[in-house]
Amino acid sequence: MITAEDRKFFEDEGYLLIRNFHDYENEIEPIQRDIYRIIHLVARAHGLDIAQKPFSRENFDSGYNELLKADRRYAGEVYDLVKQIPSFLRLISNKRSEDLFKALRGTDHAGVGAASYGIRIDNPNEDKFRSHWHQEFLFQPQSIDGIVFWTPLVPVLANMGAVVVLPKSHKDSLCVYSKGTTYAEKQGAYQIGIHDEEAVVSKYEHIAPLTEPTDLLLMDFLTIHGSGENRSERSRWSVQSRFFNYNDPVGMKVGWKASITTGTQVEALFPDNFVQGA
Ligand SMILES: O=C(O)CCC(=O)C(=O)O
Repeated sequence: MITAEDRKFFEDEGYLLIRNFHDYENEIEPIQRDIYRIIHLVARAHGLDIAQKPFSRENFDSGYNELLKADRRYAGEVYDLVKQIPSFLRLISNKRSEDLFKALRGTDHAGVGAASYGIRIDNPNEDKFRSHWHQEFLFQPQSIDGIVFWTPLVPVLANMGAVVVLPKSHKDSLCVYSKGTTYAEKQGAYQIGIHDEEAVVSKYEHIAPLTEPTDLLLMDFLTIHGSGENRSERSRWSVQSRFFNYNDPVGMKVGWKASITTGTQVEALFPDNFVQGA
């Protein structure tokens, strides 16, 4: 399932890119086909006459841009609907992924955090919804040794804002966070950012691997990462899910909490890693 070398790389670097982990025809294309149909249905529901090209792997999101232009909320509906696609739910909880997680963490008991999964649609130049620098564990406190599983549904080119990963940052444990400073204009838990963010992220190398549908990017729950900037003409569609280890003592201590949605929850759960903003 995984070589000792890969496992060591993951442990040392805090991330691992596995090329061609998923099968395009059986695992990726069924998701794309349902996305294509959902775009059509959302347009129909709003009485929009959009010109969708015939389905192909390359243009499974045909018509989405028209929806986005017509009304941002229609694109939001697509975003909410696509995470209910059965083949997407099969992909994120497939046995090979579960076994991979168990092998990497040396555990026999894996979970998928409630509300820890979805399909991101990073639209060109929509910086407001970019995911800023963070470690997953702060927002998904299910186990400190959890792993993010990330797979694109489109080929990610350099100008599409690939996820930026800070190798080895997981070695420095959970950062100190503050609320209402750099990200004061954001909502709920998104107002929380790494305290003294610039100084912290500048300590590490930044890498942004370019990936293809079927590739799998794994990130340790303590690895600092964030969205790049999509300056292309195409939305960057990607699948995220997160596995956690039920046996982890830290997860047990914090009660394997579901996704955190407010700053107050973070403050209550991690008082030693939280300082008040200015
Ligand atoms: O896809 C992205 O831009 C960011 C993904 C991310 O931060 C995550 O899945 O935790």
